[in-house]
Amino acid sequence: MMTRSYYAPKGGLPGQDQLLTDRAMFTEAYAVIPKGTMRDITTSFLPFWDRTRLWVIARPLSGFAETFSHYIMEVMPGGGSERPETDPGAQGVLFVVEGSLSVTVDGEAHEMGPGGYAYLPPRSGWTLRNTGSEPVRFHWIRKAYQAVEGLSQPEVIVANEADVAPVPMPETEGKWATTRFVDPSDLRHDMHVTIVTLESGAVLPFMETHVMEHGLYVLEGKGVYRLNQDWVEVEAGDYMWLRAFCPQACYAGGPGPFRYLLYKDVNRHMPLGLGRPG
Ligand code: UGY
Ligand code: MN
Repeated sequence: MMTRSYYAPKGGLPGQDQLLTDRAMFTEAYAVIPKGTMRDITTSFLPFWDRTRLWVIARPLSGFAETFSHYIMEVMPGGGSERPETDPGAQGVLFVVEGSLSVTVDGEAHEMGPGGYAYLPPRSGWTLRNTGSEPVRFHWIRKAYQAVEGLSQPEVIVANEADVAPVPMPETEGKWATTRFVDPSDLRHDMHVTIVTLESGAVLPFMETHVMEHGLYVLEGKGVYRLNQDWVEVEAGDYMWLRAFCPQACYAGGPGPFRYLLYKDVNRHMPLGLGRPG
């Protein structure tokens, strides 16, 4: 079986001898939040979570993410929450990068380790505990679920990347593949969180320009990403937010694979709200 590596930030604070030039950027079309920015002083806390801190790397904000928030959670042994989600309309995806935890939902406890993925629909009443002896670090992506009359809410999904075969992109001999945890034809879902794997030297072969917004966390390797009019070098631990329609392409830089966790909003009509009464 292939061994995957998943980058996980640890915090700390750099010494006073550091040079300050880094790749952090916040533009109208995209943001780059490099791994070096995830330090102790950039953490937050949440109500009803114990022995836990987090980095918020995306949130709904004018000129930034519109459809989702993205946290990197760090929960110490024994920590967790009996009331993790306080928004009844929020669905969530968890993706574990280090350590182990137990998620209980629908009366069933699921042990999750690195590569573990969970989809948690709104009001599912899930709880979470670090059952290991080391800190657990995981991504938590939240989106307000857009219900549609005639479509039911999706069920809970718990999986591990190791058990899901990546789907190769056409004409790439598998050098560009996507690991999907949700069937793309299941229109109950209004967000996809997938893992994109590009082998060394593979490319995203055109300037994708699409209505879907992206959050993109590099799990492994390095590459050069085209974001709007700029080429940016990125590596494991870096985060990018891409506004809807931000032109994007990339080269995988080797020597190993370039892999990232990708958020994308999908499968819903465009609200025609602007200028409309009521
Ligand atoms: O599906 C996607 O939009 C994907 N190919 N985009 C990306 O990896 N930046
Ligand atoms: Mn894209």
